[in-house]
Amino acid sequence: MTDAPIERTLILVKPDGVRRGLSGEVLRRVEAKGYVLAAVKLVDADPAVLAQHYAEHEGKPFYQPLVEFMLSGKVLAVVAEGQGVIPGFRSLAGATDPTAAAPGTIRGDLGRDWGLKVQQNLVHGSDSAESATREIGLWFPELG
Ligand code: RTP
Ligand code: MG
Repeated sequence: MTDAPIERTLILVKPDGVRRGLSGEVLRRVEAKGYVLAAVKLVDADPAVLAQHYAEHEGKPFYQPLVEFMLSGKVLAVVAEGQGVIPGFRSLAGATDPTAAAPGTIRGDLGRDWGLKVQQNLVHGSDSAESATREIGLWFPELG
């Protein structure tokens, strides 16, 4: 019997999370759930990487403010692995809008409406296996 391939996801702690000192709390929750950290690095996002990362949102009203927000400070980029980690981390993160996100989730416990935009929702998590492969390649080309 062959083992299933290890499932990996891309997590980003966005500039609001890094600024507020919540990087460790996000990593703690990921590890406490039983996922394994495969790669972690603190970066200034590359505009070309961001353009590809958020290509699906190009042309939407929140696209440009989102890109500017992602360039406003350091981002912690993380590859986490484990069975079911892609939907599992989305579940840990909670709903996109921190005001709507359930208590117990990262966005529900730690995020709020800062009078700005939904964009300040602390974390990103890949939404499918295809997105995870694509996004890990974008943020961690050295792993390829
Ligand atoms: P993410 O990609 O960051 O994990 O979040 P998501 O799947 O829950 O949300 P998505 O629809 O992919 O949107 C990407 C990011 O864009 C910002 N956003 N702002 N109406 C708005 O102002 C708005 N909608 C989305 C958020 O930062 C969201 O995480
Ligand atoms: Mg998304």
